[in-house]
Amino acid sequence: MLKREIEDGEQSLADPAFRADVLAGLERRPRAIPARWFYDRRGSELFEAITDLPEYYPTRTERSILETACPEVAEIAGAGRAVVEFGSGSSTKTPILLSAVAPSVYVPIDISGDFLRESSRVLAAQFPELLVLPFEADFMRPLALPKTIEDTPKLGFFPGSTIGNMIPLMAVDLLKAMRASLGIGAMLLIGMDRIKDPAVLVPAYDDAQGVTAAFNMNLLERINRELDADVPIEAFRHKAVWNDDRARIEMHLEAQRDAAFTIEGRPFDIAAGETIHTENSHKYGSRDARILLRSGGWTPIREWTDPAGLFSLYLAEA
Ligand code: AVI
Repeated sequence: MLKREIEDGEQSLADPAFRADVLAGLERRPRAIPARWFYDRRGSELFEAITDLPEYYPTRTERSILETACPEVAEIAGAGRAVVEFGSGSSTKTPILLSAVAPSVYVPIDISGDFLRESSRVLAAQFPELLVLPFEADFMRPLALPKTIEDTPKLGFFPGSTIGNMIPLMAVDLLKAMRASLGIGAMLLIGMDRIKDPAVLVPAYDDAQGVTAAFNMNLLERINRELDADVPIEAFRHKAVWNDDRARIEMHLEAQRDAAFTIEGRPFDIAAGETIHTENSHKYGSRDARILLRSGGWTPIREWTDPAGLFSLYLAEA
């Protein structure tokens, strides 16, 4: 459909950054495409489905930790803070924090404006006393938050172990940017998935129903949908591996046979067994997490975990 529109002389609707990342990522060795491109509409729906899978423990585990931790967070952080959530998406965890902390202002930050406006509407209806100030921005860089909350101390919220999708160097840069954005006297509540038995980790990223496989494969489908491309989808399979050296789950798309295709007129040849690296999900033990936080300019002051020690929530101060 899209290709037809392009052939009919319409401008391409594809994001130029997507095109550039796909072409550069497939030309380099090892081949890799950044995980941020998973999240088109279909990818976001599949991710929501992942969070309900029996094998995918992080979402429900973090939610249960938040139920216990948030009243304590409210006590430590004190009254009168503005809550600033990074990458708010359609988070179901936010109401747990907002109910406990009862802030006067909530600033959800997300790069996707549509998603942001929708989830802001839902939250504003749920918390009628709360001033919701949605902020459409890329939070990887320091941000100038709304002037109205300039003098209000902030409580940053970054759940979901999304920090784990960055290599440690990037994670440290992000933590520094958050510190700069949140300003003097800020606190940060952040979720991180812990290192555990690969027999638990791998199925969480390669579930029996194949939802994570569909999430990974959707990237190839998106390339065919949005770019002028003919990637033979059936030639690839989803692969999730635990990289113990780097303490991370890696997702790849592995060619099952030699495959030749073109994207935007450029030819690609991928040999059987070669992979396209699509995601890293780093896991952090308690000490690793504390070192990471300190490297990013934050002093950890409290850690909560679940009884099985699957996931941790950290409260840190600037
Ligand atoms: C968004 N992020 C924290 C998820 C994770 O667990 O790394 C993304 C994901 N990829 C496959 N399953 C879930």
